[in-house]
Amino acid sequence: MAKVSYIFVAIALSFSASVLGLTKETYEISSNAAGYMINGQVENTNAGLRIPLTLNSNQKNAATNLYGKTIDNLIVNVEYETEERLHVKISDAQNKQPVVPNSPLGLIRPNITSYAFENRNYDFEYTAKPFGFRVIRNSDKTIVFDTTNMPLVFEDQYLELSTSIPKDANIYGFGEVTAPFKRTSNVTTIWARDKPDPFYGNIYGSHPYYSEVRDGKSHGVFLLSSHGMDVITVDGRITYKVIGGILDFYFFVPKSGTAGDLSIAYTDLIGKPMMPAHWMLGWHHCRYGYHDIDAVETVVKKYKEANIPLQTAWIDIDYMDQYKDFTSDPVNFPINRMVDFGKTLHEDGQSYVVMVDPAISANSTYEPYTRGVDMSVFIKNPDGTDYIGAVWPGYTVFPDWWHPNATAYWEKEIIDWVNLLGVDGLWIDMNEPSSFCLGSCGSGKINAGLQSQKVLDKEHAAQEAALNAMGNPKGETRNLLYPKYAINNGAGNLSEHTVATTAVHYGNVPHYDIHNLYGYAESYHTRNALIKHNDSIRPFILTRSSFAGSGKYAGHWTGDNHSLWSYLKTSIANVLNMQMFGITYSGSDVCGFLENTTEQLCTRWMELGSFYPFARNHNNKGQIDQEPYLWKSTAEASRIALNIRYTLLPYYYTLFEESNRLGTGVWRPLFFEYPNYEELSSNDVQVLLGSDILISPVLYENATTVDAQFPIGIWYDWYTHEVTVNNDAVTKVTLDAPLAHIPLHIRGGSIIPAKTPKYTVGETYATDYNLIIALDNTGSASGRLYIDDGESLNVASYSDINFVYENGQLQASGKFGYSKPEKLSSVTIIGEKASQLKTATVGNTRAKKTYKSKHTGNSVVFEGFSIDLTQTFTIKFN
Ligand SMILES: *[C@@H]1O[C@H](CO)[C@@H](O)[C@H](O)[C@H]1NC(C)=O
Ligand SMILES: *[C@@H]1O[C@H](CO)[C@@H](O)[C@H](O)[C@H]1NC(C)=O
Ligand SMILES: *[C@@H]1O[C@H](CO)[C@@H](O)[C@H](O)[C@H]1NC(C)=O
Ligand SMILES: *[C@@H]1O[C@H](CO)[C@@H](O)[C@H](O)[C@H]1NC(C)=O
Ligand SMILES: *[C@@H]1O[C@H](CO)[C@@H](O)[C@H](O)[C@H]1NC(C)=O
Ligand SMILES: *[C@@H]1O[C@H](CO)[C@@H](O)[C@H](O)[C@H]1NC(C)=O
Ligand SMILES: *[C@@H]1O[C@H](CO)[C@@H](O)[C@H](O)[C@H]1NC(C)=O
Ligand SMILES: *[C@@H]1O[C@H](CO)[C@@H](O)[C@H](O)[C@H]1NC(C)=O
Ligand SMILES: CC(=O)N[C@H]1CO[C@H](CO)[C@@H](O)[C@@H]1O
Repeated sequence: MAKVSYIFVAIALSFSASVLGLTKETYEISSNAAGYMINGQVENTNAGLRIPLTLNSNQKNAATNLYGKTIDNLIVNVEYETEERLHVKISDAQNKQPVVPNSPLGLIRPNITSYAFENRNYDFEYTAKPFGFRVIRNSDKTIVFDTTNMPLVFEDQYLELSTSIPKDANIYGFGEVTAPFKRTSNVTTIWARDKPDPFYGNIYGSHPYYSEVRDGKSHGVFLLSSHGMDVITVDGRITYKVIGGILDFYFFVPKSGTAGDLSIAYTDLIGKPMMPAHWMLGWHHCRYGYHDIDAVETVVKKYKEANIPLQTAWIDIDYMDQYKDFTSDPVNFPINRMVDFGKTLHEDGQSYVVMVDPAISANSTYEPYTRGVDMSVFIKNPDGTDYIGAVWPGYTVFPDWWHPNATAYWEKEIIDWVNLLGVDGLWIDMNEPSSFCLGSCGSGKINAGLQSQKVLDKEHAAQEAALNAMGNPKGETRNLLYPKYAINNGAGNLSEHTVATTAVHYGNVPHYDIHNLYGYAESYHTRNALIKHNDSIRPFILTRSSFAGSGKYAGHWTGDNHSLWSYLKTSIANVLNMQMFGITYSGSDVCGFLENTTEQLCTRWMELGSFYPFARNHNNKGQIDQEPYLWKSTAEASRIALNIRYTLLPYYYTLFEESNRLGTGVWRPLFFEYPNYEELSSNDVQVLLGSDILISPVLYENATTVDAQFPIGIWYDWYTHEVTVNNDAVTKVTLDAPLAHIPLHIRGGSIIPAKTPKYTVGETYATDYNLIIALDNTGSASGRLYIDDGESLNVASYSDINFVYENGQLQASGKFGYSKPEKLSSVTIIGEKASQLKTATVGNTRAKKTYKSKHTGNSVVFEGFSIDLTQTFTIKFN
């Protein structure tokens, strides 16, 4: 969704704010702070340790009350939660500081019945005066986190803690941010904000998580906090500056030290990524600015004529009646046409998604509003009246996801709408939450209808005065609007362009304390509503705002990016970050959202975007058209790349199943898979799909070659099956990449399950399976295939098949539980030795049959099998 109308204002604001906010002090630590010391007995508890602290105020020149009220007495609870996860919670002794609420967070704080007193892969050490601590990885005694000799500040509205890190440390994470994957000297501000992807600025999501790769081993650190913060990463140090709450840290120190096991450990805490249905892995198309339903139908038709696979047609807010949720424009998107469109899509095996925003038009004849008022379910002003901001439909109220009526309210609205329209999923936008004015600018203005941004902007001074006059929620003494430590919020003051920090959620909780959770909570409620609507299929939700753990409810697109080469490039880092944050179903707007694309940019973006875990072309209103069939080169590149994606659907699906079960990434940085090769540490221009497919896209205008890095081993060209490299060190190769070509390589040693690509995902899945076996230097390979019905929320039967190829023999074993007949019809073997193979013999004891091969240079194809994937089997190749 666009913010076209207010972009100019927002840019001006973010400029002045960064001048105001990012001072030299931002980067520095509070060296003069008093700090804390142990005061009394350190106790052994059933979980670990309990360490009482008191302010270390008797030293010379000890500063207190730096940006708030210093809290004198703290408790450090050290809990050995698992052998690989340590919980260190530093809280005020009186438990007055607001903490991340459990509801509706799901399972983020798991109940632990027995703690890991033995076999821990970490040690916790502390110093008494001043208090500081270290987390040490046991396997190699590496100090992974070290706050000693760094100030600890604990005030009601300012918490500061730093860790030493090595020089030029390999730090990844903190976000959501548009920046290079490896984080260098910078400030990452975490405060959910509706803003089209400025480099280094705070944007939609909140993920106070990072991982570090040191000496080939990964560890991770998560600060469970919903408060605004600046995270400063400078050479040798990371510093957290948080404007409220407590310091609730989790450390993840996997024994293996692999990035994969780190992902597992992190998502054990925050929750595993959702499992997409088959259809969700197809190609999606959307645009803000399709004038009417005819325009959308035409797009679907033209995709088909161009033979570019389209699985899902989306409709942006264009369809709504005056931008009101759960309505359709009676003239341009009449409801019967909207319904018929969905029916036709379904008849053609295609899928249908529309947008829903959280903000509800404040209109007294609009039922979603009146029903919500009756249920008292909207966020309130400090005086108890409804808080009214402004979004697309004009003045709007905002559902309070923490209200006990929120579930019933949202369920009814969502279920009625989804039932009526017959959509397959929902796209939830503007949930930072975004608001186009400051404060409760619509108080007293119900039924005022659409407002232009110009009018809202003109009233800014009055809005500010009204907000200031409104004051604090009852009993609140903090400075919620203008905390003394001003994080580097790109929008300026905290309440700009969102719900005011003094607005009140159920239980008298100010928005200040849970702002960063709003999109997460909406995802939670929307998912539950969709499951209530149909509890037999996997719900589809794409959310813009996210928090740690959102991946269990929704996928994510990286927001309103630009049709610029720099954004094509950075989309890789954006998606890799989301993989690390446990939101594996993610991707960027292909061909770019804001600004006009060009044929060449769109062609290159379709090539890369065809391989995003979530793959969708999306454009803004007012930009030139960018449907992939519009240009010859773009259409050709799209057909080629999407055919490969659809060929790889079983491979994607198997990766997603692993991600859903374990938490591993679908897209992976090269360095995470090959962490002993430091020269890969900054590579965010290539990506591994799983472990086995290396994607090396063109990211620069007019380039027709790619300077690619290849990890160790044999890598085969996807298209020719030739060996591109066979090395025992990282090798640089310049690859040819003419306009419609994206270089792809298969890792020697892998077995990749595949299908024959058809127009829709369903048709593709109806074809037999094929295997691509790419041999390593010993002539071996292995791989995995996961099969279920592709849509059930609770999977009744599945197969999980392991393939091993050794000494000329393919062995399939594992679990064969999926009841529907699935067949394997061809096997391609790639490798020097493969070309000598002539026959294939199937079976162990009986029903032997021999197949003739088809040679293609460095590979051989055996076709015509009809092997049931319902039991173990072997194929012997000679
Ligand atoms: C954890 O335990 C508490 C108290 O026993 C209980 O109320 C809560 O429901 C449990 N949570 C989970 C996720 O099991
Ligand atoms: C972040 O790093 C980039 C690249 O070094 C630099 O251009 C930018 O100014 C930095 N931003 C901040 C806020 O330090
Ligand atoms: C929930 O909604 C009902 C009306 O359906 C209302 O009577 C009740 O007060 C609401 N609950 C709260 C906590 O506001
Ligand atoms: C209020 O909603 C009704 C029904 O959806 C609509 O007809 C009317 O135009 C809206 N009024 C304003 C001022 O937006
Ligand atoms: C922030 O709010 C203060 C107090 O209302 C105001 O003086 C200041 O101009 C605002 N800053 C920005 C960048 O809007
Ligand atoms: C739920 O989805 C399944 C599979 O698409 C469908 O057969 C069933 O009718 C749906 N149930 C409802 C209540 O919509
Ligand atoms: C995009 O193209 C349209 C149509 O040619 C033009 O009116 C508009 O100014 C262009 N926008 C930008 C940002 O260049
Ligand atoms: C790409 O080529 C076009 C046409 O020759 C030229 O106008 C443009 O400046 C080139 N872009 C770059 C980044 O070199
Ligand atoms: C690299 C780039 O073009 N960044 C731009 C992204 O968009 C913001 C506005 O939203 C600009 O300020 C940045 O310059």
